[in-house]
Amino acid sequence: MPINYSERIPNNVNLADDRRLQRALEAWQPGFLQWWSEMGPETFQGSDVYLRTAISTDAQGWANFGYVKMPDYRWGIFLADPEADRRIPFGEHKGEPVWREVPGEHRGVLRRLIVTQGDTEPASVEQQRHLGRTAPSLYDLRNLFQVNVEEGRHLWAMVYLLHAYFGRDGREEADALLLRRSGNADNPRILGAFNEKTPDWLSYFMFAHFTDRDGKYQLASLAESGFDPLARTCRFMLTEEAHHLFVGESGVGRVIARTCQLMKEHNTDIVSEYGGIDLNIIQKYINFHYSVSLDLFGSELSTNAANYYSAGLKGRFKETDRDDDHQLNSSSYAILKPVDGIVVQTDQPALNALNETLRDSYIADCERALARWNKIIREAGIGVGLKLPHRGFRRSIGEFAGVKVTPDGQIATDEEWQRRASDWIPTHADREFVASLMKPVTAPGQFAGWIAPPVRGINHQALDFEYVTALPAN
Ligand code: BYC
Repeated sequence: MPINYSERIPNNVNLADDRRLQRALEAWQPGFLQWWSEMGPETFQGSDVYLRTAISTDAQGWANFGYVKMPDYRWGIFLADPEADRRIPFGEHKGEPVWREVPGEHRGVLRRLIVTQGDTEPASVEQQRHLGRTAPSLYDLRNLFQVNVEEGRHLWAMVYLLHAYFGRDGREEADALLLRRSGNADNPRILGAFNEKTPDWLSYFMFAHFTDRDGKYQLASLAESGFDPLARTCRFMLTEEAHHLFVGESGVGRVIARTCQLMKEHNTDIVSEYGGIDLNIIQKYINFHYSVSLDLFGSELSTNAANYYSAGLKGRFKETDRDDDHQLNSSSYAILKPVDGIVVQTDQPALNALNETLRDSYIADCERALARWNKIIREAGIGVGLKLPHRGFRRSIGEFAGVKVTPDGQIATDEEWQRRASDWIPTHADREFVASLMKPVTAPGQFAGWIAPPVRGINHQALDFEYVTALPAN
């Protein structure tokens, strides 16, 4: 469905036909722009950035590329086309026609899911706002800004649902989304990972790889929702999310490639002397970001998740492709738990184990991506690869919260943990070292010494294309 760009808020939902909603969203818009100017990317608001903008929501050619100043980006409301005769794919209402309006009895939980999803979007922009100053190239700078404007659009996506379907409390929640701040002690963002700092570009690539990937799995589960407007908006968001994951995975991959190149060139594991990032520091960053992101799936056993599922609000990853009864009243699921100093497997009702089911899909995806990173290392002729730590490592939510689990899944004493923690998670010195490498590179086609150039440019452009122009003077 084409997007109407002639309106103040671009959309493909016939906003002009609903004057009340249109006015409400137009009243929210200045607050968003104000938030963007205060909390969006620092210093580069006047630069021309080679961005893609959605022009239609079908798979072919939805993106249009051109120079845009970020505050002029056309944030708007884009839902994937409705599917004819779509039925609720799971839960107690399985097989009934999908809801076009909010089912009254599920109003509160549905609003909460939408608010939680919406809250992550501006949070990530806030976390990344300082990174422009130290970008390793114009190519990376542009990718950061593309991700940032799209996270802004994902906020619009959730705000549209709140305004269109939840009346006054929806509007209040939409306002509150602009007031919480990542890392703020008094008014923090809702989920843990979104209050962490993203202080350097290695952290950023890890975040885009591991934390955005949680986004992929959560959005895919919400894309199965029986509440059709939510399903449709998440389906379109997923098409944008793919680029964010590309930025993360290829970014980490390029750091690894450069490290391997320096290892071979200088015949050493310690490439920090030559301006690279040692594999063992990369491993510690993986351990940190992966464990923070695992927490985002919630507790292994969750009645909240069971209720979302039974109510038909939030499904599993690829729910419709699964070959079971889509109600899960009598099936079980394997859950790991720490019991008496060891990690044991237990069988639990599948309905209560849905957060873990989603986490398992995510872990399998992370394993596949890790294998691609290890291929880079192997092809460089280097023997030692990277690993994902055990799922119980450094968890704050769920069965393993507060339990000291080592990366290889042993339960450690406090004393052992204290002694070994600096081998497992980035130390202050590791972070300082990575920070010391973060010098901006702004000449077209040039890349910082700690990261390899990408294989190709954006939208068939050359690597030395000026992806961001009119840079602020230093
Ligand atoms: N931090 O029953 P439980 C993205 C709370 S990322 C803090 O296990 P539930 C993006 C929980 O709220 C995707 N609190 O939780 C990525 C609950 O509180 P109440 C974001 C947490 O409800 C990068 C209590 O603990 N989308 O899009 O089954 C850049 C009991 O827990 C955390 C979504 O998350 C935590 N990590 O599951 C930009 C989808 N975990 O109710 C964007 C919507 C749990 O007792 N959200 N708690 O007060 C959900 O589906 C669920 O809220 C969760 C939690 C999966 C997050």
